[in-house]
Amino acid sequence: MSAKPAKDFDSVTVPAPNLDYDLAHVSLRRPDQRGFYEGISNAVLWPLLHGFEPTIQVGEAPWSSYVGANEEFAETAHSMSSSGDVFWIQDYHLMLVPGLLRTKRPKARIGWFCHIPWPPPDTFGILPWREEILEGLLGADVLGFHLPEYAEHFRQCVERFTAYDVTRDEIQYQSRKVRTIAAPIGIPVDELQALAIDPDVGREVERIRQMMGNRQLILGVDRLDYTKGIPERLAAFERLLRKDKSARARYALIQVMVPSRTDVKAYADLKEEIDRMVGDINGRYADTGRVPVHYLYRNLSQRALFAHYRAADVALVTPLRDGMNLVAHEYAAARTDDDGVLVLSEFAGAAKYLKGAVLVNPYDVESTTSAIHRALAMKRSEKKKRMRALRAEVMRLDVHRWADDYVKALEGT
Ligand code: GDG
Repeated sequence: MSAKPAKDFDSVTVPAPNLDYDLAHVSLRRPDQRGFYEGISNAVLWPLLHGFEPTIQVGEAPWSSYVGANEEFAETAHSMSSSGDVFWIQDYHLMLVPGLLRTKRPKARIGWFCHIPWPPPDTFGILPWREEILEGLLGADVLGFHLPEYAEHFRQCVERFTAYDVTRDEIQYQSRKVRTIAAPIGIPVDELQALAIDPDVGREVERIRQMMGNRQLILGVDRLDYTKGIPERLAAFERLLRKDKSARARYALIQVMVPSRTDVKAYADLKEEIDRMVGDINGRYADTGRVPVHYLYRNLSQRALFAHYRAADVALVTPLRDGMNLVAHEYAAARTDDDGVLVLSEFAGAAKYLKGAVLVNPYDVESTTSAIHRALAMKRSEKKKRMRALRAEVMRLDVHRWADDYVKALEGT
């Protein structure tokens, strides 16, 4: 699609001009909007499905807003569709929509995809609405997850909390079979590689390198989120500066952090913690004219982002838990020169696929520091070998392939 729907980051005009598909506006009352998005999706489901404590009391959470919003989405999808259409619902915000749509269109082919992890039954079972959620999802024909282990956890939840029969990768739900599949997402590789070698990006790479002096560059790019392991990463970099006196003259960390969910207290608290850590590190290790941590708290243009990927000797992608993590894919796509090292958390879904990365346990600060050190000192031949393996895998996981395969799986039902 050649469409350019977003006017600004995070906003879209409806109806949108120049689109070759239709966008519908789903109207929610303001209290429902907050309850659905912040109260349930961001404060309960997001942390819990990542295996973290919910950030509000689960029993007090505004579940009726989540139900109401899902009903609105299902009704809008129904009213815009006709009987032969295929539905593909995205993510944990809309887990009741498959079941709601099924009652309106009993013969429709319905898919749902989970962009984040799915936890084992002991964690998922904390939710007071666990049966309702599972019933909602089982309205679909195909349920997709990034990893086989997330799909396995989902089937274990169905076994534990419902009476339906579960076989190797299917659930017998009333008269229908519901398939669970591992469908790892990717990125639009060709488009992003073309961006990476754009001459404007090349000029920006030179500018970044010059500005940073002769230091080797380490890059972190994340939405501000407690799942992304940013304080742990800063602690590992601080340790590198503390242990090696020459490090401050040789290395710099650029941390791009995109504002997110600024209305949720846990996010505001995390922002304060990160601000303080960056201030402490820079206060302690900066010299006049040379700062160790360059901290960009804003959204960069994609062009600028790709210039940073190409300028970085090492990318640090160290989430505490992540469904997949596309920054890891993008870094490899940007490195058409086969240079650069990806240091990747073993708790990112991407670690199960991207074999050329240096894997770390982000909770283990000391070993993360060693991994950064190893990446910075890696021989050209090893870097090249690893980056080639990474890039081959990122190409295999292309997002267009992901979408085609998913739709084929749905059409085959
Ligand atoms: C969820 C799951 C799963 C970041 N900074 C800038 C910017 N970004 C873009 C990156 C990347 C995207 O944001 C982040 O994607 P991730 O996959 O890393 O993480 P989530 O947003 O948490 O996404 C995740 C994903 O869904 C897909 O299924 O991989 O596990 O949590 O594309 O490029 N983009 C621009 N400027 C920035 O400063 N333009």
